[in-house]
Amino acid sequence: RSVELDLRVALAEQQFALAFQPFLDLSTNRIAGFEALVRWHHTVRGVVSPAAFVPIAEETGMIVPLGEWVLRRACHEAARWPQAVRVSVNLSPVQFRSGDIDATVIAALREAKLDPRRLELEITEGVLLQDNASTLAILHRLKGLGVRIAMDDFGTGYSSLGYLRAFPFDKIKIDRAFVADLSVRPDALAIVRAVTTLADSLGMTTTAEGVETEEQLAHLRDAGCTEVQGYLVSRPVAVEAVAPMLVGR
Ligand code: G
Ligand code: G
Ligand code: MN
Ligand code: NA
Repeated sequence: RSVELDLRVALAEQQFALAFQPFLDLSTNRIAGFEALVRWHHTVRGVVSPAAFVPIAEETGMIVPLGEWVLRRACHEAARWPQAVRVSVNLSPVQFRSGDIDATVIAALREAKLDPRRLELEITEGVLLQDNASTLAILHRLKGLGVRIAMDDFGTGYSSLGYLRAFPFDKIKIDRAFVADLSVRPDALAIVRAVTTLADSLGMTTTAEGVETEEQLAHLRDAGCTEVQGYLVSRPVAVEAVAPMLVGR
């Protein structure tokens, strides 16, 4: 059986689930939101990482219905959380090429009755590589609704600085490769400082990804990073674990 068919069946049979990983705001020490991360609970293979199936879902176009499912689920869950924190959803470049991603986002928000300001969309440079005019128009339309737009995995692609100028992102996510190197390579610290300074002057916030140690956290605080995300704060958790993390904080 083809993986495409497998994905199709998985979507129909509700084998997908969302995990949620918090962002910690360094100025308040409170959880500022959660990133929704899709998981495939395969009947035979167990939990399959998106790293293994998102590329195939992109090649086959299955990422369009799957991505729509993720958006709807994420908005639906967030609307029920005991605090009005943000929910971040990863969007694939393929979802932009499908043409009606903005309508899909608007429908998901409306259906969940979620304040658009609580939704953040994480996009990679790949989104801006394609047909700029229409992509930028879509991003501006979404931003006009109050939806936040974040640049994911910043620093891993090329021409990153040009992309920052092409669109007014609300936030830059500093790729975990730089965070991992913080304790071992002085140049990683220099890069993180440069990115936070740049973001600051462009009116954008920063989230450092993949923070695993107190030492990395100390460097990031010192560099003026807005938020951190990573195993040090919390691994991605099941949906039931979100509300308890928000209660009493
Ligand atoms: O959660 P995990 O580390 O397994 O994620 C691996 C990769 O899959 C990350 O790059 C992440 O951005 C991506 N990913 C996770 N969930 C989604 C999703 O819902 N849509 C898309 N397009 N990518 C996702
Ligand atoms: O590309 P994106 O940033 O969306 O990827 C998110 C992925 O990063 C998730 O699959 C998650 O499992 C993984 N991740 C989250 N925190 C950490 C961390 O502290 N260390 C490492 N190595 N991976 C992490
Ligand atoms: Mn992401
Ligand atoms: Na990322």
